[in-house]
Amino acid sequence: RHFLKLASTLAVGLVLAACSKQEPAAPVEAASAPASEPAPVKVYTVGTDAAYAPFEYQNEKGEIVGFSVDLLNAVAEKGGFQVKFINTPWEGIFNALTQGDRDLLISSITITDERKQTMDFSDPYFDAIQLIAVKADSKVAKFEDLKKLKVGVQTGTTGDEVVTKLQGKTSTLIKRFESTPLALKELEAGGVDAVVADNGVVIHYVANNPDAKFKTVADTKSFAPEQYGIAVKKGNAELLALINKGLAAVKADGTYAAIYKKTFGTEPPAAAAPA
Ligand code: LYS
Repeated sequence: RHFLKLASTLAVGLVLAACSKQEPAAPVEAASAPASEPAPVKVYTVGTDAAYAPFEYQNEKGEIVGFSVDLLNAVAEKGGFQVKFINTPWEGIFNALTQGDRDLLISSITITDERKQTMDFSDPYFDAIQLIAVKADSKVAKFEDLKKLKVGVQTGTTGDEVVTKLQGKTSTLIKRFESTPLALKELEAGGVDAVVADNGVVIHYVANNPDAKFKTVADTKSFAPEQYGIAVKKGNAELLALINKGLAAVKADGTYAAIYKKTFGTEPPAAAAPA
């Protein structure tokens, strides 16, 4: 009898542990534990716009998965904290951070001087650059060729910024979408002549949608190199330090390279994971 009771208690404990691993408790801090137990691990809410494969997206089960998820989970483990991912639309994502609705953001966010004024960024974790997507029979050969063409971008991204700069603020040829896949769908439908977006996402989309008959046009002379960072609320030095500590650890021990390889099928370029 005693044994049975113990066994069932254990089983319940295991089930609870398994559940809490899948879906970390919502409160920021777990209920106060007996004084002898170690301090409860903090659970931070993470905003991500899960429409950006292979970085952050939803699988068939609706779970948020991808490179950023694997990376942040590993970073959190090394940094000694827990994370709970919340799908957050790109257009409201920076506000969610400033308002305190999210503790941090990982969403393929390029570190820019402008953004640095309103939020703090971790050390960079990924190198990116803009890439042009066009139909396979397009004559577009360089960025400049888009000057008088209809171009699709994701609103408020660095892709939006470069195209706005090329065509001018008053251009009526820029079509802005709430996600990059929507912009690419519009290219497929013929509503725009090109899409400018982050290389990783464009390459992934083109490879996975052969029927769209797209090709990519790289123009490294026209686009500045970009780096992704994890964002925290301006002044949240405590969380930023944990994140940077975790990032350094996953870069140093090969975890970063393993996640990179799992996602992209190749070793990371030497510069992508500086120790
Ligand atoms: N890296 C680009 C930027 O920060 C695109 C991010 C889009 C994420 N869904 O603007």
